[in-house]
Amino acid sequence: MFALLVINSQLWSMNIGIVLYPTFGGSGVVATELGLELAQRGHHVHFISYNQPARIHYFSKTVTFHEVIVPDYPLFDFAPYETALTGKIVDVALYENLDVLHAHYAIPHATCAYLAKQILASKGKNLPFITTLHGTDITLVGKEPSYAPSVKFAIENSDAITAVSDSLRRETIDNLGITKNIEVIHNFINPELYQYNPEKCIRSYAAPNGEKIMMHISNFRPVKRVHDVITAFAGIQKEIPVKLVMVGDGPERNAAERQVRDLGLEKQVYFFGKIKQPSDILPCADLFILPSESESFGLSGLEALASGVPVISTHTGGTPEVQIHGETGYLTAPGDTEAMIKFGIEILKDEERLNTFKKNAKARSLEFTADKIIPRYEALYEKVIRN
Ligand code: GMT
Repeated sequence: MFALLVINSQLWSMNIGIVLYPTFGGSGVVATELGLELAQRGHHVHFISYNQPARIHYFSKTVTFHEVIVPDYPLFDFAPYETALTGKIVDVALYENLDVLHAHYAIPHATCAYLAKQILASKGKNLPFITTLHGTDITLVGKEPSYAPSVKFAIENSDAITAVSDSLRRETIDNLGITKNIEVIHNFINPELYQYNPEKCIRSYAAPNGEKIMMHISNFRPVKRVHDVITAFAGIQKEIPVKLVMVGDGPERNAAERQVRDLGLEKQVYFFGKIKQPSDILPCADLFILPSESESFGLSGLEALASGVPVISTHTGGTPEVQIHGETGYLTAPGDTEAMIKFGIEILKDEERLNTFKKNAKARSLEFTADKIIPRYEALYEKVIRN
C-alpha cells in the first residue's frame, strides 16, 4: 500500500519528523496515528518526544522513535526541555536527513521547531516546519500572557499552519491575532480499527443482564466536565437499565469516584483507567457522552461515531463540525445535564431509534477517514518543501 509522491516526475518518499506529546491526550494520538499512516504510505517517519508515544503499536524500518533526554544539573529548578528538544530536532534533521518537520501542539513544539530551523540554516540545511494547532494550545494555555508572545511568534513563522477545526482556526485569529493563512485539516480515523469484536466486548461482565452501556473517555481534566457525565447518567438510569463505563484518568477522577459513591451508583459505574486502544472497547457501547466545556474537535467523539456509537456532546468549539444534532446524537449547552438526561433517555429507550442513530454515527465517521485526510498533509509537506 505505498502511495509515494510524484515530484518532478520522480517517485519520492519523504523523511518526516513529528514532534509530539507521547501521552494519551488527543494531540499525541492524532500525531501518532498520522505518522503510522504516513509510514504505511511509504514515508519514513521519525517521532521525537520525551517518551515513546502511547499509541505506537509497532516499529518498522520506516517508523523510528527518537527520545529526548533532558540532562539535569543542580542549578536547574526546571530542566530545560525546550533546549534538549531543539538539540534533538537538529540532530535528527541532520543525521536522518529530514525533509520536513511537523510540530503537534504549539507549546513548546512550534518554538523549538523554529529555533531548530534557524540552527540548521546556519549549518546550510533547510528544514521547513508545519505547526498543527490542537486546541488548548490556543484556547487555554496559549492565552497565558507568559506563553502568548513566543507561541504567536512561532506560529506566525511556521512554514504552514493547520488547525483541527474551523472553530479553532477562528479562535486562533481572535486570540492571537494571527494573520497568516491557517488551513483546516480535521482529525481522522481508520475505520478498520473500530469493528465490533466479541472477544474484546465488555458486555458480558459490565452489563450481564442486557443493560445498555454508556461510555465516556477523556483525560479527566476540568474542561471535560466529568461530573456532568455522572449527573446525566444518574438521571438516565432512573428510566433505563444502563451501566456507565468511564475510561481514562486525570485530575478529576477521585472527585468523580466520590460523586458516584455519594449517589450510591458504585455498582453501576466502572472506572477502567487508561486504555491504549479505545477501539477495543468503544464498539461495545450504546451511547457515548462528551459534555466538555470546550472541545476544539473532540477526537473521542469521532472515535465513538466510527464505532457506530451515537454521541451526546456539547455544541462548543469544533464539536458541531463533527457531530450532527438529531442524527449522530444530540448537542446541548455545556452544563445542561437536564437536556443530556432527556436526550439520553430518548436514544436508549427506543431500539429502532437507537439503531438508526448507530447507523448514522458510522456513516458520518466515514467523512473523516484517514484516506481522505492524510493526502492533505502530504500535499502540505510537498508545498512547504517546494517553497
Ligand atoms: O483534550 C485535551 O485536553 C487534550 C488535547 C491535546 O492536545 O492532547 O486535545 C485537543 O486536541 C485533540 C486532538 O486534536 C482534540 O480532539 C481535542 O478536542 C482538543 N481538546 C480540547 O480542545 C479541550
